[in-house]
Amino acid sequence: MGLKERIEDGSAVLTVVGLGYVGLPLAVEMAKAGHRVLGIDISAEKVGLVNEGTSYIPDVPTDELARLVSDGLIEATTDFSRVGETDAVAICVPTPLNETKEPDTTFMESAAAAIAPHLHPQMLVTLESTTYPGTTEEIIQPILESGGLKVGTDLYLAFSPERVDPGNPVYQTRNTPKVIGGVTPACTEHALALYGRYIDTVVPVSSTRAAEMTKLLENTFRGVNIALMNELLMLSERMDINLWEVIEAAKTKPFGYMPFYPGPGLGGHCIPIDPFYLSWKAKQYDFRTEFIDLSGRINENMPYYVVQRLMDAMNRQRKALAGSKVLVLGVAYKADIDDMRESPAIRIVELLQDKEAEVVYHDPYVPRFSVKGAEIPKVDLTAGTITAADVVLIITAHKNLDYALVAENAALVLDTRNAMWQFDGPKVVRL
Ligand code: SAJ
Repeated sequence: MGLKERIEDGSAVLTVVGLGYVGLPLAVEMAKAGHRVLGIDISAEKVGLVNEGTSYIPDVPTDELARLVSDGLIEATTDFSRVGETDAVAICVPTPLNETKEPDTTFMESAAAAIAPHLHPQMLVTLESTTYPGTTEEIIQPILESGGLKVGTDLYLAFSPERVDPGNPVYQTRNTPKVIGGVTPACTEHALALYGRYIDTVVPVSSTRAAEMTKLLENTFRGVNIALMNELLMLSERMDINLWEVIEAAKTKPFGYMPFYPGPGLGGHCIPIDPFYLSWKAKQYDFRTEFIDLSGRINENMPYYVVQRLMDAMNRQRKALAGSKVLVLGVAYKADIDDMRESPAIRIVELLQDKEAEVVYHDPYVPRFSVKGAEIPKVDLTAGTITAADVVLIITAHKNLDYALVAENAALVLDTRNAMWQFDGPKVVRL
């Protein structure tokens, strides 16, 4: 029976390489559609947790994972050779930047190299990791074909960008439309058939490069627009205009406008990183992506701007930052989640410590937090800890924080998220 038939009758056995915030939810959706799924990860700890039915991804309920594992639909292993037992592989590994802000494709390359020797004819491989246009065909395809199989006849290869928004209460893996572009029409067809088994909406595009570019467009759009808000924030402050109020007013326009907000900088595994995958590749075409480069400079400057505004606010109270106690409120990279990756709080605390401030933090989602290898003391949010601080610096506006308590007890607040919009007064300074 051919691959297409095995996909359509649910007998196709599927592999997910990389059991992180993308791969584990994907494996669960595949299994919920009735497919047996083999999860492969280099982390024996993750493999162990999956095999005991314990989820370490907030978007994957442990009881759901445990049921699928006990039903024999999900199994995890560190043994890449076992991919040969399966019919299709989704590669969901990280695509970070290196120290010089260039794409680090080593995770994708090593995943492809690890499965290549074990691929057999009539398998489908899809790459989900966010990357620059050309990666699938220039890097992954040669590795997969190194064993003699040919993409388009023996093997099917496609790119389908992950669109996971950690903690999103509305959109999860199943109900987020999935863009799919294959190396050949047959590759696209097989990928559409497979993803269509467990994702509500599949969106074919003409090539892997179009699919790769789709994801970068989505996130570059966000990064550039956030940078625009950050630039307008700095201008508005000089013009004594409350940009937060202006954004709320602009939002009343029912068409042709989409709100973004200024902030202390960009965190996360996508927005601060993805645009630089595109600007890096553009250079090979003698093209300078000026919008992206400028937006990067503006966004990267925001932690420095926050510290400058903090010193200005303290100066108005005749206080020096050096020797003062700063209570940092919210350190995760965005509200209501526990993820610290690339959080602007890291850079901001580094800068505060460089200026000899004493920093403590409170974040209900983040149990511990280190900067340059040193743990930052965590405090509860109480009248005592607030009054003990010379200033409260709100970096991440978790909904469950008690902003009224802060307003009652803080000597000074610098609010980088307009979280305290209800509490006007000289003590509350908005970024
Ligand atoms: N941020 C701002 N101002 C904004 C929006 C975000 O400063 O107006 C900051 C956040 O605080 C955070 C960073 O930017 O530090 C990124 O925030 P994000 O809302 O873009 O959240 P992410 O990084 O989780 O982005 C994910 C992305 N999902 C995928 O890449 C699959 C992105 O495409 C989603 O649009 C985004 O979630 C979302 O909409 O929540």
